[in-house]
Amino acid sequence: MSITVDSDLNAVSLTPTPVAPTKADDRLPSYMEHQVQRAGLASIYDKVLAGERLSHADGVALYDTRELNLVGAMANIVRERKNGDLTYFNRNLHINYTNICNKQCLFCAFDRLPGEEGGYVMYEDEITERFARFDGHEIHEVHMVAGIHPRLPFEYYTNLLRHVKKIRPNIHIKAFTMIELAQMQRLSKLSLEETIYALKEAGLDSCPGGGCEVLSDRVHKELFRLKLKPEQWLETQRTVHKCGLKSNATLLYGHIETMDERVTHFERLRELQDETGGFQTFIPLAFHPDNTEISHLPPTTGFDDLKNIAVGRLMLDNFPHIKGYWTMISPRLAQVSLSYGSDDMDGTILEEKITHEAGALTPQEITLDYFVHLIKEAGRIPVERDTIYNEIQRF
Ligand code: V47
Repeated sequence: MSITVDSDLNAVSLTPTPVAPTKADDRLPSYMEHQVQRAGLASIYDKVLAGERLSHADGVALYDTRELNLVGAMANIVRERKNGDLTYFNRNLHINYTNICNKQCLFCAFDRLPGEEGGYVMYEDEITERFARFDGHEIHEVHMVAGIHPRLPFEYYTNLLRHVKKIRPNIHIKAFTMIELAQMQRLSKLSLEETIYALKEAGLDSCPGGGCEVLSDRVHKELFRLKLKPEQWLETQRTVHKCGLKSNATLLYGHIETMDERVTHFERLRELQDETGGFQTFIPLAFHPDNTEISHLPPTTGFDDLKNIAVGRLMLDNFPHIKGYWTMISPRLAQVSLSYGSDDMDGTILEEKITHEAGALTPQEITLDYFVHLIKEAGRIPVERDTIYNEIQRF
């Protein structure tokens, strides 16, 4: 359903949400079709037009080509078929409840070892205070992720969920990456299913996509060897979906991974999605090197940021949504990415720590009016959504 609003933003009527419009003919203009031919991308273009699945070799070819605009234009075909001009965002708040972590991932600037200066844990008072700062703000989602603190008991997590729901009973709690769930399972001494059901009962509504980094044994060994292995990450996601929770998936790109590994990552996500249908959105995460153990690496480029969104859109044919995450790639590039395959700009995000500790210069928050401006200027239709893509209002 969509809520029509008058000029004072009062809801005045409810209308059914139309299915995303599809175009009768979504071929590229003929001059671009010539360019596609010349660039050696014709067989991929034919598959895109026919709605056929792209192969591993296709994915690698899309990364190999310098023809960013052609890859983006093909991704835009898929974006418009799936979502028309609709472009989603939500009003959300990030809470990183602890930065204490024993996993020592080389790409992370946010973590502190147990006992290290600067470590913190947020208990009920800090959570209450955090929300109090946003009294009067409409917030539909809280995104809670954190480090793996070795000494917090299972009750800490269930209390955290209950406390958030006590403060904001209607908020959607999107929380806990797969490694956090694995840690909670160890603590709870229950099966993973039982642990997830206990968390659901305490208020967990869905899971975010962070923490899978790159689904590659090589990269796992080099950068995040103490976290879940790719197979274990996928198995945990499978269980999350089996327990009836939706989730997202990410790819941390722009460090030591190869293009081949990126494509394999997409294939593994796509395979799991065929099986469960539980993923909603893919979010490419641009590596930020400052204050990390691999700070000698350069930050990502606009070219690669857009390329990843476009290749993600083309390879993940069974994912409903692709996010241009403005906190990592800037609101300006996230706006441009709306023509390169993305249909979602994430949320207003009142304070983010993980990327900002690693050098992000983006703001901590953007307003609803600015979202609407960015999206409309790009020729799309702004839609405020809840976490599971129910429409709240359309502008
Ligand atoms: O889990 C850590 C990654 C993630 C760095 O699901 C880094 O809707 C870049 O997952 N440079 C957190 N990335 C962000 C995240 C996310 C964000 C927005 C929406 C959703 C969603 C998920 O960021 C971490 C990790 O994978 N990360 N360090 C870094 N230096």
